[in-house]
Amino acid sequence: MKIIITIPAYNEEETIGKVINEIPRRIDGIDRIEVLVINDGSIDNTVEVARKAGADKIISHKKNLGLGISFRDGLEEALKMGADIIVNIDADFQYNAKEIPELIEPIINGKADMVLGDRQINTLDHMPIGKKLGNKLATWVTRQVTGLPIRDAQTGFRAFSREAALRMNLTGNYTYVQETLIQAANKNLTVEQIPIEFRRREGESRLISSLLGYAKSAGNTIIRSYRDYHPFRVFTAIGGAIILIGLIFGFRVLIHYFATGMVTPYLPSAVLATVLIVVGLQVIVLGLLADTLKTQRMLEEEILYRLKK
Ligand SMILES: Nc1nc2c(ncn2[C@@H]2O[C@H](COP(=O)(O)OP(=O)(O)O)[C@@H](O)[C@H]2O)c(=O)[nH]1
Ligand SMILES: [Mg+2]
Repeated sequence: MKIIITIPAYNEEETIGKVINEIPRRIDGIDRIEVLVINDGSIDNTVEVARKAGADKIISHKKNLGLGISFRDGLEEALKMGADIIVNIDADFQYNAKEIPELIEPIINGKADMVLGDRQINTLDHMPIGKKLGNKLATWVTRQVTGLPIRDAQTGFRAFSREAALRMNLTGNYTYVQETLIQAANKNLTVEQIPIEFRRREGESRLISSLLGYAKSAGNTIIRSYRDYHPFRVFTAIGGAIILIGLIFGFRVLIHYFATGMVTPYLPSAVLATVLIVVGLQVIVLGLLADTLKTQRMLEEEILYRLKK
């Protein structure tokens, strides 16, 4: 059994060495543990520090492409390296790598395909209140979208079975955290969660400069990914809402019509209602088309899975 530890890093020379040094190099039942660093165009000494600390492999982007892309490249490379289990840990020393054995245990025991390290946000004194609320909101949204009882969707400390990694087809550039969970839910993978330690960050967040910016980018990925897996639901909701507005306008015209036998002075409302209802119906028909695309996508994902396997 082989574990690959992936570490996405962007200008983390201060901490990446400590992270690598903390990784246990022997775990019961595991034959090989290798460290893979994904350097996302760092302009500091991240690469040299990681190499000195004992990283087995470092892949580098020529420029900064984003955490989502880096994570995706890491998964792909780890699969190529023959990983049976992939553990992701951040390069900022906020997670405790000594907890890796507990993190992978549910996968080794065959109980889970994916394990999340739950940072237990509520108990953290060092996380600012704004970030706590943002985390809770994003976790809540992810819970609604996945139907899974997730406690911390934004954690960067997580483990994937080879099977789970093969099933991921990620598209988000900015972050992977929610998208991996949405895909796990839709591919019926089993997600386990264990409580973990989460330290104070030394230095600034590389990922989140503003909570609003984060909400925009992460929200975008969540919405797109939900749409891709439940297109008919999304299109019927939009079409239904448009029809409903049309009916409200139309209702007023009808009442007047039955009372007086005339549409005037409500002709504009009558036209608007008709247009809205027709457009709403068209949106629902588009949903049928999108649903066909989803079937197509599922077939394509199956092909990709078999190709990667
Ligand atoms: N590859 C890559 N990694 C990034 C980028 N931004 C942040 N990271 C890494 O992603 C991890 C989490 O970022 P961090 O700044 O700690 O985010 P926070 O803990 O959510 O505030 C760290 O290992 C960072 O080095 C990026 O643009 N590209
Ligand atoms: Mg961090």
